[in-house]
Amino acid sequence: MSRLVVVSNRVTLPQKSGDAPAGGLAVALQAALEERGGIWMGWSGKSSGAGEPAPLSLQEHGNITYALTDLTKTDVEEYYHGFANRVLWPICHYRLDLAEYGRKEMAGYFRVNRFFAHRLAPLLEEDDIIWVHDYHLIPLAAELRQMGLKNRIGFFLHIPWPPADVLFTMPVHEEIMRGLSHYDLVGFQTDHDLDNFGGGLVREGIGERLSEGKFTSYGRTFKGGFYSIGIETAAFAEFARNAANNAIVRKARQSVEGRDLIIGVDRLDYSKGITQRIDAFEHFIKSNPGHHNRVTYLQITPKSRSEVPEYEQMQRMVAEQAGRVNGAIGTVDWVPIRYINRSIGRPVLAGLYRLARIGLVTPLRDGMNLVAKEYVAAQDPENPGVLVLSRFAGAARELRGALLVNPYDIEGTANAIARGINMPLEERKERWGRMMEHLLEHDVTRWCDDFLKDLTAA
Ligand code: GDG
Repeated sequence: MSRLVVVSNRVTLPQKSGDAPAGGLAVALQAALEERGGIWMGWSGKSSGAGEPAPLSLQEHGNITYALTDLTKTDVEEYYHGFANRVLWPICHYRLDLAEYGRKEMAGYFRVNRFFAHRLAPLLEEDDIIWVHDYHLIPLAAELRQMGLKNRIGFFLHIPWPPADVLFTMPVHEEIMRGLSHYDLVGFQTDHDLDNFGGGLVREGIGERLSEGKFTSYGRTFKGGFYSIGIETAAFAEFARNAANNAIVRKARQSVEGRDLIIGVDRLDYSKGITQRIDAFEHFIKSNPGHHNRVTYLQITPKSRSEVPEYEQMQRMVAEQAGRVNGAIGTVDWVPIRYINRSIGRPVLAGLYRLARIGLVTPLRDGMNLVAKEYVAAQDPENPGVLVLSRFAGAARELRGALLVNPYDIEGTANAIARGINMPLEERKERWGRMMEHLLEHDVTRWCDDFLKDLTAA
């Protein structure tokens, strides 16, 4: 079996005993690497300041070599905060209004990809299979090919791929599209993303969709497919079952005693629709006076990308909004919204999902959304809660037992919350059973295997 080489912006190092357990994606990639032997390369998250980064730091753990590189301060600014997070992220989430193009940032993005390629190439063997992850590293294959590498290289995009009219507002869309054509397999989260990709190629006359999942563009033929990422369903369910004994979860249970818990869990990001969700909750409370003092909405929102001004601004906005709603509808003995602006441990999270009668997952646009899947996996089969899910999350293509909503439609989302709270046990069980069956079959290991099987055959 060929070695596997995974390249991603950030690398998850193996857990030390006592560490919080890693998320499903890291576990699945580590398992695939362990089985085949290989390398996981990425940015260390550290800056070398103005000076040239030190040579790669190599750490061996079992069968896996973790290869980490620092980046200069300018690289972090231009590649990561700049082009990746202020151009590609908003564009791929259909937020043209938030994209900030700058030639300097674009150049930095391509420069860092070249730098990654030069650091990776000496570690590679002829028949290594290379799997590149996410929007930070789209040009990596082109850079490796430029250096003469013939290895099989696959790419998986964790975020959505927008339609042509959105994508093509980006000045360097040609280079990005050309970059993708240097892979042997390009994987998206859903059929919609794949269609957007193929549609863009054809419409702009830069490529064609061939039969059997193949595409041709810029003189290269490659495969494209969709591989909806899953979670470690069985392990997460077990985890949630055991979390009932966790001291923090017990306290949380006592504090919501007699009320239905609604839970939202998202990185603080404009794509997650948090402000619309708070509006919907407020609307639900105002239009359902019978539920006054009968529900608690817990929103867990760890900070992310605080260096980007839009994120800092959002942080203030959400906190103010939650405060305003609490002030307007709360009473001396009822705080309707509990807003936590930091990360909480994974075991506690699993226990809270299980306590919650409603999982409120309403992104405006999301590649997949693993929170939706974790919420389902964590439920008690005898008394499952209801998932209220945005139709614009990739997960909506699979989780048909959810109450699907349009997150821009505040009244519609409020109605779905009401329907979820009032849903009879039989219907809850039936909807949950369908979703859980799907998630058990399509877990993250299956996702990883499917992608690697197709990449090997590509
Ligand atoms: C990208 C794409 C795609 C969140 N808060 C806490 C916490 N989390 C964990 C969740 C979940 C993960 O973070 C978030 O995953 P999502 O999928 O919901 O969203 P993104 O971070 O935007 O991920 C997305 C994903 O990549 C995978 O391909 O699904 O569409 O945007 O696992 O549980 N974990 C802990 N404490 C928290 O406070 N421990």
